[in-house]
Amino acid sequence: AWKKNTPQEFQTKDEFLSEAVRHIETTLARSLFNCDESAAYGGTALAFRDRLVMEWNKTQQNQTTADQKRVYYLSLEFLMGRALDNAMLNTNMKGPAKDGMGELGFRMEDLISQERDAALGNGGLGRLAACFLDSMATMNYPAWGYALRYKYGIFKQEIHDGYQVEVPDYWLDFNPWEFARHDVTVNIQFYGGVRTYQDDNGKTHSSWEGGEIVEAVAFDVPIPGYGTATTNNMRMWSSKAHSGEFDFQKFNSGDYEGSVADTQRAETVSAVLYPNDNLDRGKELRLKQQYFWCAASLHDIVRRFKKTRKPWKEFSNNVAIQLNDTHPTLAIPELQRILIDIEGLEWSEAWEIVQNTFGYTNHTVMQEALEKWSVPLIQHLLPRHLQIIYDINLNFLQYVEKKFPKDRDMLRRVSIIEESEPKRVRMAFLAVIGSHKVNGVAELHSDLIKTTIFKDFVQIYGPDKFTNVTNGITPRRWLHQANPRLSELIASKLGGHEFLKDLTLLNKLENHVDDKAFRKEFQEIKYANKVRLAKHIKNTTGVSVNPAALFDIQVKRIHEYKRQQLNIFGVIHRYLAIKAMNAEERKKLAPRVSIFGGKAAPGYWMAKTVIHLICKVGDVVNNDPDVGDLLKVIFLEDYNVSKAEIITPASDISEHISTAGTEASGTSNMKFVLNGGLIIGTCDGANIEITREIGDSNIFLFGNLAEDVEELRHNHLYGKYELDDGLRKVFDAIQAGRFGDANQFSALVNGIVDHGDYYLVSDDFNSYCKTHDLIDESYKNQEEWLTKCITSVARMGFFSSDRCIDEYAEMIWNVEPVKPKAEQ
Ligand code: 26W
Repeated sequence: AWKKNTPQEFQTKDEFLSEAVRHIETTLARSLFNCDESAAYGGTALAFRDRLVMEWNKTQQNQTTADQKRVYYLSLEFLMGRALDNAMLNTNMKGPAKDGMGELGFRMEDLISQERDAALGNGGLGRLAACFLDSMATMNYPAWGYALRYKYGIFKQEIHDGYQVEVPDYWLDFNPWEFARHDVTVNIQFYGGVRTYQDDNGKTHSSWEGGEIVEAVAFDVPIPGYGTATTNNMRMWSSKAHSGEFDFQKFNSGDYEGSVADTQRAETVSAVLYPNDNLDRGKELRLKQQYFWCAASLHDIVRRFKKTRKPWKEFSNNVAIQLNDTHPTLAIPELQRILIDIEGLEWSEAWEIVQNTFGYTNHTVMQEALEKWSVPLIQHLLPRHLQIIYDINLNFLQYVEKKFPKDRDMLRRVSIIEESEPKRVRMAFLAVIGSHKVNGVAELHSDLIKTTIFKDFVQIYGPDKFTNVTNGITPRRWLHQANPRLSELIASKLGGHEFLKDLTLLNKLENHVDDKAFRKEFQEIKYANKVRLAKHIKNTTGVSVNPAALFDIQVKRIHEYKRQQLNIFGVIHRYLAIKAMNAEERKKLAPRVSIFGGKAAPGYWMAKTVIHLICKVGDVVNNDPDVGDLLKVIFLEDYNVSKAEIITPASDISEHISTAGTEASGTSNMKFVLNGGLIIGTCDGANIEITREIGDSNIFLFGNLAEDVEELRHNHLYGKYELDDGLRKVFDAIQAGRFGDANQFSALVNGIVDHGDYYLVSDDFNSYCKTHDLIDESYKNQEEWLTKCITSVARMGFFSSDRCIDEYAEMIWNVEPVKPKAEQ
């Protein structure tokens, strides 16, 4: 039920306008006569912020009184994107705001696009965390997100001459959505040493002493649920020099620069998001970030628990902490340290609390992404934590030894400490051992972790410790906000917007699949969305694309395992085919636009080479008069959340073509299908569940299966394979210099021809191209195509992040919603 007529709502445009104008004139100190789009955005945002703040305060109070178990979602990344449109839609007050600003001569879309993305994340993992916050608030779960307040989010990508250039993303200039809590601070300790001493009863204690202190300051962001008064909190920690640490000695003795340098060193901790996705580089500053944020968050959580005056054994009945991948794993030894060193609990009592509190989600099986911190580094930075990790390991190995006497190799394999040079701490093992549940993010992925990286742990703990929660996406942002016309069309057929809170209701759309008017409108909406993207392409790249062509889109981080190289080789293959056709044959071909977008990690040369190849192929193809509209190749600069909102609704086909077994889930696959696009994909990640839900006639699957990957890789290494013929021709064209200097692309080609083709591009190439031919055929029959799209949308109910959060709440967290006051 919608909260009606609460005093916090703007009932009319005038109510809204008076608030917005007041903010423009006072908070922003701007005169209405020179109010530009940025000021109008500011006034609108501040007016909405006031509404959120009122509900936010009430929610916090209400949740505290309810005294139920809370969830804390620890994630080093939150890819929130923009907040204004989301705030207007979730509070159902966009109408008055739009009309009000219209009166001042502004279009709401223009104001919305004034906002900078909050881009505190790399890709899938960070966006998932953002969708989860939306779902938890919408379903009234008492939940907090804990984040690191990077001064610089993921870099802005520019393309210069076909090369990626990284530009820093300083996003905090004007951020009306955060509230600095200068009174909520935590002192975070680094370095120093451990003192052991005996108390009067002869008991030994350890105490971490000395070193340096960096102060953590809280910044809070309200997270409004959709159609509910519940407004949760995301708390971000920012680092700052500890007041006692800013060296007044130096300052007064004239070493002004020296003292300022110290403060800058402290601020460095939360300065920048590491831009690597799926690659662990083991940098000290990154470890500092992780500890800084874990320690501040735990201190905050423990402080809140202590206010309830409950005994410690109640802790895990009051607190559930979810670890978003291994990045927050230090929270495990940190909670153990707080309980034994500071609160004086016995080891085993503390350890039980720790295990009952934490849950761990794994998001990748890529070896190079698994975090392993060097023992000397941890010893130096966190000496007491290293001792605790060793003690956890000792207890664990003793337990394993009892269960599997004689199996020495098992002990070596499962030890938290890898016996390498230097020794390293395997964070994923520590996370498994310190949690009560471990989950993967799609069925295949959850099965794979049980048979590969965590195989021994299934033996040790039994299979029930491991579970699956298939990812989901929030339909508020990814349907209602990104595709308002489709959302309204669906609402008109289903008799209201209930489906945005219960996405399974979409299944009722299947009753309308033959409804002529509905089909026409559905098709028109897709076309309009393509027109909008075509305009964006024209504005940003200068290339004109035909909106009637088939839009084929692959947008995601650039990574060899995601195989953008397979896609661009396929495009070259198509280009060569077009060149070889006569005019008659060309007439029969369905025009295509191949659209790419995504960032490469700054140090990932192969990924940057792929971007370069895409751009060079675009230069040639887009200017070849033989080709015309039949093929266009576009690289969209700076893919991010707000661009995804334009791109996702405009696809006919999107590509999710990772080597089978490598993509844990993928979530953009869900977004595209929910917006009436079809997908081409491998049997990987959530593509498998999508196929099960929408039916295998509505998806274009191709390629080898995960179970065959090992053998295929083996064949490559022992020469038992032949390079695919079509791919050979593509390589010939590249090597002949048809897309510029062939040397630029030699590593890319050699990786496949000479170095084992680890991602099996050659093995899947033929099946990939054939499937694209099938797509061409299928697209020619527009009626059949449309039926597939509509049917698929109707069957996507499963992929709401609301379903996901309910599963976590039930299987992992054991938490219940807290109804907002107005509804009680
Ligand atoms: C240590 C460097 C690092 C940074 C980020 C390693 C690993 C990561 C992430 C776990 C990578 C990531 O974003 N994984 C993605 O998580 C999504 C949400 O579950 C999945 O949908 C994607 O398949 C998975 O690649």
